[in-house]
Amino acid sequence: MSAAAQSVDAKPADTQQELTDGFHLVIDALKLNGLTTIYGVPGIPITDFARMAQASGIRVLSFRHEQNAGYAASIAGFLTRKPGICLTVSALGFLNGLTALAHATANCFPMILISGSSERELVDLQQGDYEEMDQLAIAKPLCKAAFRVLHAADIGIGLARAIRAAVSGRPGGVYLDLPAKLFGQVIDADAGRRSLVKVIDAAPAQIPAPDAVKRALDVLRSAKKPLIILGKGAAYAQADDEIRAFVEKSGAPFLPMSMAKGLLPDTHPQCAAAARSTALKDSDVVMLIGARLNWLLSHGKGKTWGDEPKKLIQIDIEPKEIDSNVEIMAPMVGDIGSCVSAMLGAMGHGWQAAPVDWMSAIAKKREENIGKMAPRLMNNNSPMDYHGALGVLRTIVKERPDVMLVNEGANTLDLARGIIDIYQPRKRIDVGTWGIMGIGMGYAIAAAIETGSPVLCVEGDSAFGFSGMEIETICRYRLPVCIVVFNNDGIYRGTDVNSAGSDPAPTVFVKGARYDKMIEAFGGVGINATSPDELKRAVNAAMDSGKPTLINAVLDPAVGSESGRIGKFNPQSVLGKKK
Ligand code: OXT
Ligand code: ADP
Ligand code: MG
Repeated sequence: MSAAAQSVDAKPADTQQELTDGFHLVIDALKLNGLTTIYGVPGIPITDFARMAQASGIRVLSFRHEQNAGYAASIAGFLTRKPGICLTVSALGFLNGLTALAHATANCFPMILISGSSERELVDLQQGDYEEMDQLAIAKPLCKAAFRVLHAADIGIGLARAIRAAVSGRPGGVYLDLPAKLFGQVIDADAGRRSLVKVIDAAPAQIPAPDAVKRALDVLRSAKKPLIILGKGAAYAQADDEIRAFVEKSGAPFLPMSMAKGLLPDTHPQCAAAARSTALKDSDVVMLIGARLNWLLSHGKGKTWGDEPKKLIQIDIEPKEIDSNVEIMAPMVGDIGSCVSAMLGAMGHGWQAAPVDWMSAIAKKREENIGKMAPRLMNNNSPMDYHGALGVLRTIVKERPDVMLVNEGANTLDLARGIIDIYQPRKRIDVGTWGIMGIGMGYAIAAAIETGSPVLCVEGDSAFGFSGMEIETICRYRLPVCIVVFNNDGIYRGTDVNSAGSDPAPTVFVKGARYDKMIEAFGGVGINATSPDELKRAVNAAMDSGKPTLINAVLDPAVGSESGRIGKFNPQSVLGKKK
């Protein structure tokens, strides 16, 4: 037992002593560090904690499933640069939240999963406590750091460690294990106050070495066909003005990864999003800013990257990221704000813009692709196809650039990413590094809470199903969220048939399902839209009213390709599909 806890026992019973306990210390520690929103699901042993946190002024968002609360916390971390807090009960509640903690770590989002847990003595002897589970051991391999607090006097330090671990260097998920008994531990209030830690400079600037800046600029200057790739690390960095100034000064085309769209508007003359293949294949110098050379960038090699050897420059806060897939000629390790500012400073006046022929090659391809797509976006087919439906959503986002766009699915994701232009930083949030379904409603809730902006969720019907029950949460908190379910009756499409029996094929759902009816059960607005015109009216009405709305967008079940644009990742049986 800690010294502070012992001192309480040492005092005579009749002296007036102000006391505090684990419940209050966790709340005070969170508030002291500006962490005033909790996403979670209450239950033993954290029900009272959730009530007390709410009573103390912390915003407590109570979900229907911990995974969704966890995804909310993870994206809150991305949007705010403060760790998003998820609160779960022990054992299965913890495991439900763990998916999101792993997701936060994989995506480099700062998040803290705080979970109640069973008593150490019983867990370690495996004596069958209520919801017994060695949570700390299970969490460790799936997060950046994991801590357990056993004494009330250590709560302040425990939370400080968790915060610093989550946001410093490469951000990630942190697990904080709080056994049930800790909450009730009583200590002297003054000692408790003194034990709290306000974390100073939690994510210190990491200034790049001057040599690294010079090397990077020398390589960039040598380019005949430069390309800048902006990743979600650049969006996270919140160095928006510096990034824009740097890209514009460089004169190079830029390619935004999905969640980096909007750092500079997709309509910017240097944007190469609509000329992606050409930009990747034909460039000679590529500068990565907060983007990893993972599967989303074909690991920096192969057909996508063309035959010419390329010189790569990479800015990342994580030294181990450099050379992870291919050689990086000019690594710049530091935080993006500092790195980009240093480069801007060192570029001086008269930086030579990218060669005109390169810029026109990109522009030509871009205009070609945009031109090809344009007529398809204007169709008013009923039932809808993706292009007709996305064409109207594209116009709505153009007219309302403040909207937070949440996007998941396969075709629904891949086509929306290309079609819906984004105009402001951190306005598009999606399936991220692992391409997971289920982020939808959690992200929507956190986006509404953290930004105050209206939220538009563009969801495949399968994708929506992973978190659909949270529409009750959206209605309960009256959040300005409009969900559009792209209903093509299934995963990728709704036309597969089972040739061997009467069960439905594995990828199809109930035909003609009415997702709009679901939200009506909770007092939200449900609309069935069968044409782009109807869809447009319904989304605009939802945006104007701010009322929770679910629009069942009826798509032709035959539209959609297997796995959207990543069908190549599907292994195929060489022996054929039937035995
Ligand atoms: O340059 P070229 O000529 O090549 O052209 C490119 C661009 O230049 C051009 N372009 C444009 N043209 C004109 N105008 C504009 N504005 C424009 N912008 C771009 O378009 C092309 C393509 O551009 P893009 O997309 O940038 O390029 P590309 O080559 O595709 O990019 C490569 C990638 C890898 C970067 C990109 O494809 C990407 O980011 N992909 C992410 C894919 C992803 O993460 N997918 C999700 C996972 S799929 C699968 O796993 C699913 N599951 C299984 C499952 C999952 N995921 N999770 C869990 C927990 N359980 C199970 C399931 C269940 S998806 C799924 C559900 C699917 O069903 P739904 O009903 O939900 O959805 P539907 O499919 O709609 O039915
Ligand atoms: P995308 O999926 O958009 O390509 P990734 O998630 O693969 O982006 O990459 C993000 C990268 O950004 C990670 O390698 C991470 O270390 C890095 N990063 C995150 N925040 C910062 C920051 N503030 N400064 C520098 N690098 C950062
Ligand atoms: Mg579908």
